[in-house]
Amino acid sequence: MATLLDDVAQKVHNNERLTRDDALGLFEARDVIRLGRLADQVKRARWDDRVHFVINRQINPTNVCVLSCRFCDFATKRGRANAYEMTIQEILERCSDELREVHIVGGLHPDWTWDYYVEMFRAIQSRFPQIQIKAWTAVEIDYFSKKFRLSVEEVLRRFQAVGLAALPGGGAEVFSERVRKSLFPFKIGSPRWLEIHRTAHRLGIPTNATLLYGHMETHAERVDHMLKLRELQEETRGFMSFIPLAYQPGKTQVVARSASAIEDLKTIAIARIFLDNILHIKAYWVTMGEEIASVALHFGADDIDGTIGEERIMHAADAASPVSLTRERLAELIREAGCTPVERDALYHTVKIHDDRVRCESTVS
Ligand code: V47
Repeated sequence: MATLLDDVAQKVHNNERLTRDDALGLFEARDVIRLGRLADQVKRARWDDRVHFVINRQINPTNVCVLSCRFCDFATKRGRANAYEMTIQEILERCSDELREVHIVGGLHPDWTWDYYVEMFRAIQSRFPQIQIKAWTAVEIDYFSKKFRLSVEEVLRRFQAVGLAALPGGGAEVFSERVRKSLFPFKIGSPRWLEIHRTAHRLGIPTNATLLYGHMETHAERVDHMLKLRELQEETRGFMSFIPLAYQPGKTQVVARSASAIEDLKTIAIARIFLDNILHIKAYWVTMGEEIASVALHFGADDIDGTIGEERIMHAADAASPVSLTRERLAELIREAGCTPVERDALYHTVKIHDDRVRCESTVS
C-alpha cells in the first residue's frame, strides 16, 4: 500500500502542489531521512548545490517596547536596568564598509519621533551607500502608522524614499487566534500582517516571512500559517524567503525547552515542499544552532542568513549559538555540508560564488 511519503514523492516528481492534508501528514512521517531527501530534491532542482548567505549586521535600536508579549524575553520598559536606546551615532558605529545588509528591528518605543526613524535611515544611507536596509516588521509598520497617523502605504513610501529595500519577516509569530490570545494578545493578527506585506509588495518592496514554532502551536497551525503565506504569494510574488524560527524559551516559562532537531528539520523540509512559490527557505543558524542549520542544508534550505554581528532578540532568551559568525566560518559551514557558498545581497542578487573546494590540510610530521 502506498504511504503518504510515496504520494508526496509522486507529487514532487510531477511538480504537483501539496495539499494542507499532505503537509499535515508529513509532520507525522517516521522516515525523516526520506522526507529530507524529497525536500533536498526540490531544493536542488531550483538551486543545485548553492546555498546563500549575506554579510550583514543586525541592529536592534532599542528593547524598550509598549507591548509586553508573554513569549518575548527581549522587550522591556524604560527605566529598567536592562533597557537600552541607541543613538544614531551608535547605530552608525555598528555599520561598516563591507556590509551588504543591515537588518533593523526593535521594540515599539513609546516616545521616538518620526524624524528620528527617518534620520536613522538617512544617516546610514549617506555614510554607507552600499548597504541595503531591511527593516521594520509589520508590527512596527502598523505601530508607526497609528502613532504618526499615516496610512501603511504612506509609512512604507516615506521609508522607501530614504532607503528601505525590504521588510524582514518578523512579527508573524504563528497565524492562529488561539495562540495570539494567549501569547501576544495586543500584537496585530494575521489579517493585518498580511495586509501590510501585500501593501509592501504592491509598492515594490520585497519581504520575508517567518513562523515562530516550538511553543504552544499545533502542527495544523503551522501548516495553516504556511498556507496563508502561499496564498498571498500566489497573488503578489513579493516574498523572498521563509524563515522558521525555533522558539528559544529563555526565562518566559512558555515551554521548558526548544523544539527538537527532528522538529526543526521536518519544519524546514515541509516548508520547502509545501511553499512551492517561495524561492528561498532559510535555516536560521541563530535559533537552530550551527550544527542543525548545516544539516538543514540537506533538508531543503538554500539560505543560512548571514554574519549578523550582534543578535539580541534570541540571545535575550539565552540562545546557545554565537552572536556572530565570520564570512569564512559561514562559507566553511556551507562547504562542509557539501554545498557551494553564494554570497548575496539583501535582495538575493549574487555578490560572489565561493566555489573553491574544501582545503584538506594534512599535518603529517
Ligand atoms: O517576530 C522573538 C521572534 C522575530 C523569540 O526576515 C523569537 O530575514 C525565537 O523576524 N525565540 C524577529 N524567536 C526576528 C525575525 C527574523 C530573524 C531572522 C531573519 C529574518 C529575516 C527575520 O523573532 C519575532 C519573533 O517571532 N522571536 N522572541 C524567541 N525567544
